[in-house]
Amino acid sequence: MRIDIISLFPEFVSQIAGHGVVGRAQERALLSLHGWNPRDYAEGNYRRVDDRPFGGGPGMVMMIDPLRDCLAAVRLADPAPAKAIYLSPQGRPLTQAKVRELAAEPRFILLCGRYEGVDERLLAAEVDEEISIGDYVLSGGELAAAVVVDAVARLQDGALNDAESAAQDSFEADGLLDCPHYTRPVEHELGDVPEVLMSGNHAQIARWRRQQALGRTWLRRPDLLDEAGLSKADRELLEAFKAENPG
Ligand code: 9D3
Repeated sequence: MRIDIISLFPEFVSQIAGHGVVGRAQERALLSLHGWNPRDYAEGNYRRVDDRPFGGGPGMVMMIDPLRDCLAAVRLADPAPAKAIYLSPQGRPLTQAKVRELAAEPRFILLCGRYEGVDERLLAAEVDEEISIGDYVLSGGELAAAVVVDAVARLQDGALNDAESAAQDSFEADGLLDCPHYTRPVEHELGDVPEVLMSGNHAQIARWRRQQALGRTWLRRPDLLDEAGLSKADRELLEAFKAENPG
């Protein structure tokens, strides 16, 4: 898949994307990232990309034409049609469902804003979708773009190693929080590893982990449980957890 990133700091995103799963996906040619700077499409000695907001007020607004010409160049660079996505606090919150949807596209474009944002006319004419990564204030869209790239890259076939893929299969599918994890030593000043994990009884271990995942989701993210579609066995495991751990 190809992702084009339009940003006044394109190297910011490629830096983050050089490491870990995203770097590996690029090495394996599962992913190609291309950075584009609207300043390269701006006119005049000053190569202005922003101007003062009509109506007054603080901050600056990104101008239409440098972004529009930059977008045209991005589209020309590859014939495959590409959705243009604007990263913005006004966007729909990113979810794993949206990540899966994007991961299935052959190509898309991420537009990162700076300052107060982008002239609304450019958004109306050129942008297909707006995405936010959550209800907190960032200084620009670049970190949000890096989040989208990371989440999408790890879903490309062959991007994860076997252990990572197995972990993905068991937990990502059902929308529950993860169970707790332990490693050596068995006994420690900070506490002992739960007995069941050393029992060698794989069915019992799987049951315990499922119950922990359900219980922690109930305690920390009850909103996720409503969407999870629990089986009768799940509901029984959760009731037993509640009986032992009153809220
Ligand atoms: C403090 C500036 N705010 C005025 C009330 C508005 C504002 C403008 C631009 C707030 C943040 C930003 C820059 N943010 C992003 O570009 C952004 C973002 C975010 O801030 N939070 C969550 N997701 C995203 S995606 C892009």
